[in-house]
Amino acid sequence: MEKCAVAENVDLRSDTITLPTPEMRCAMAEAPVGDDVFGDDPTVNELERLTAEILGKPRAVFMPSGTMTNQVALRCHTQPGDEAIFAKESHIQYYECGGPAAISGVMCHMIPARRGLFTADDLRQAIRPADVHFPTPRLVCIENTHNRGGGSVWPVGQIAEVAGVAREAGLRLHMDGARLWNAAAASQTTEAEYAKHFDSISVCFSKGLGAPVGSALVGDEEFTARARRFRKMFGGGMRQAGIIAAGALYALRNHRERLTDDHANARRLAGAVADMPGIELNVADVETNIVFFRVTSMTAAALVEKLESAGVLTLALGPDRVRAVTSLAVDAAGIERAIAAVEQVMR
Ligand code: TLP
Repeated sequence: MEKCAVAENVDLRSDTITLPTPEMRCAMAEAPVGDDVFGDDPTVNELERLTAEILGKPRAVFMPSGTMTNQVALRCHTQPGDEAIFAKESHIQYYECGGPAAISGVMCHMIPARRGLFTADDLRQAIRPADVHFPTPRLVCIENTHNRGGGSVWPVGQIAEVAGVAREAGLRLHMDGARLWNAAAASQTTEAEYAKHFDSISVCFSKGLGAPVGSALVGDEEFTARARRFRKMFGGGMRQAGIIAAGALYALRNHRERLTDDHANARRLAGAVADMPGIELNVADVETNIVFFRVTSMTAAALVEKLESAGVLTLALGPDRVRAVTSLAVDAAGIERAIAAVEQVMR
């Protein structure tokens, strides 16, 4: 059989690119299934039960994507004309096609942040008083880890302080925890310790955990019942979804502990490229599986193209910013190949 050229690349574009392992495929093939819109799919039900248990919340709702879980959460929490507060460059506002405006009629109030994190005081400054001129502040969203912040991890104490200010002002709290698993692994904080400060949490199975499809929205009985209706309205009510839920369930049971390998690979990559000419990177900023660096000697797009010719795939996520993400698709040898390629291009 002809060899696939793509398989030989070191793919650092995202942790969404992982392929299901043979064991995961086996679990998917053998999964008991039913019609999930009727609540009849035992594999989806087990995935929702285990996810809720890990996050210490009453219920979880399985959905096709992280974008859908976030947008359903916003729709559940808000009314048109309300305001949701985020760190600037948060995924919900930056990468979800204007969903908050289009689907929920929500104003996004972006507050300045450092690597995607803000403080209780930043939030206090951002909350405007009740006034006929202003949108109604309703929701605070925290992204943990923060993608464009460089995979930064929120300290749980800082979340508690931010949540305190939000609660005082009567605001609700949502966490985009697409990579909450990475945050928990890196900070040795349980997912439930993070989750207890939030009304809703979105988690993804198809990023670092390596499942092919799926996310879950987690919260209390009333919230998730509402979320289930919006999931149906948005076209996310799936039938024999146990086939894909089985991949997510396998990932949840077997791939959380290995996330620290991805973090070590990211640190190794960051440590090696930080000293190269034409690259700016603070190694201490690399806390999880995302490495962002600034390129000063050419455009980010030019570097990405040169790296691609050398068999290393990355993304230009700004005129001078390159992102490399580690995952179970890239082992330590792949990281060494990536380092050699960056070295060859930059020197
Ligand atoms: N992030 C993707 C791209 O959309 C940028 C990536 O390659 O990192 N929340 C966060 C924090 C995310 O990083 C992503 C995906 C999502 C939500 C959306 O998940 P999906 O792709 O399942 O809709």
